[in-house]
Amino acid sequence: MIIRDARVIVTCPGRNFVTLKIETDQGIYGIGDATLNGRELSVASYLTDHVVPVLIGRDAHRIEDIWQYLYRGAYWRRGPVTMTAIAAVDTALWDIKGKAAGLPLYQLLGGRSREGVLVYGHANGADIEQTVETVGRYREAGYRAIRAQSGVPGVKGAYGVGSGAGKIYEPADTALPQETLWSTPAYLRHAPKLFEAIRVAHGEEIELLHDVHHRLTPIEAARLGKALEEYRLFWMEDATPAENQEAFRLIRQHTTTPLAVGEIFNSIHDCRTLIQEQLIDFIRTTVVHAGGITHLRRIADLAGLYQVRTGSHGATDLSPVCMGAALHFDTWVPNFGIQEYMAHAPETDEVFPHDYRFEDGYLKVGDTPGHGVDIDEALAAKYPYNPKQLPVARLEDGTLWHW
Ligand code: CS2
Ligand code: MG
Repeated sequence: MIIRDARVIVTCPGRNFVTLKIETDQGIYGIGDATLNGRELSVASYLTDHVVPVLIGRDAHRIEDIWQYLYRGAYWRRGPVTMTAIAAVDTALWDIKGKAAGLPLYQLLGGRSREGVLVYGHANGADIEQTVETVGRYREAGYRAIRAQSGVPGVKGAYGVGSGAGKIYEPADTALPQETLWSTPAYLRHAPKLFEAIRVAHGEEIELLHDVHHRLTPIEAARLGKALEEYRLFWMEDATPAENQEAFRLIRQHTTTPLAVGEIFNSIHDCRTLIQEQLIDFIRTTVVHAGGITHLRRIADLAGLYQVRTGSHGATDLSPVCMGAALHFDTWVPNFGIQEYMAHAPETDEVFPHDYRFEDGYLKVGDTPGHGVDIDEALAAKYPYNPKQLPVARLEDGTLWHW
């Protein structure tokens, strides 16, 4: 089955998405998500200018060989732009293989390991009271696991608290990055109070998660992990930046709060030390940013050896195409932990028709061949690209900080 054509579709139904569509000589096509939030056009160009020309004429069934060709063949390995582009090709080819076989993607990976994929939703609030209330709404909607974030007194624009009912809070309203404030002392005083209030209001059963968004030093992260132990988090996410993987040794020595990291990782090498030294409990690499199904499977298999479970990133800047592929992966992967799920805006769902559905705290994939997500190109064309940037954070004295 020969690749006859491939093209990139950039659209903004609620937020920006980049999608690769690969067509074969047998009339079967596949699609892959290529969205890198705030850097969308760099991946679009990487694909259009450098990848598409070398895809035409290749056998669409040779997923592994094409992956190696794009990874090794480029000479310049790894990095978010390269790995997102490779992921888009890989996802589209798995989609094609599934359609050609007449099988849903999870069947090609080894079949079903579970009936549904446990997901966590996002409960945000301007203050503790509001977050406690939002957690209640998620519980009523059937969620069994909920990530809780709240505004920090005196800290304007703290991570995870924004407009749009918590659905779109990352991109700034202008083309220039929004500048937010960060105060570690204020946050460290506040976070334990948030989880105390949630446990008092909602009891022990609900699983709670929290995202620190790379803001702390290792020793501060250790302190927070310790302070949160009594509230029994499912995980504390991105407690400190992990370019230096060894930093997690220090956190680990001090706390039994489970640790998750990896949404910005793009290769197995970014998490090798963390996994092999059992410094984390959950690896958050995802289909679109970590080289597609082919590479994510290698990461998960390595993690499985060390009882590290998966917990893929699933914010709304990852398109429904990534979500569909991720859910097939999650349905199969033996060492599954949890899947992040922020429902997309209705206009996004219309552009990307899909067969996955939320039921009683779980997402369930359908049996459509491939990954079960499509793109309505005519509708996508009605939503032109709208340049947006992720915010930046500064300390009170003006120092640029981690966002
Ligand atoms: C976050 C994301 O979902 C998460 O855990 O860290 O919202 C992240 O900030 C965005 O996906 C960045 O594009
Ligand atoms: Mg995160």
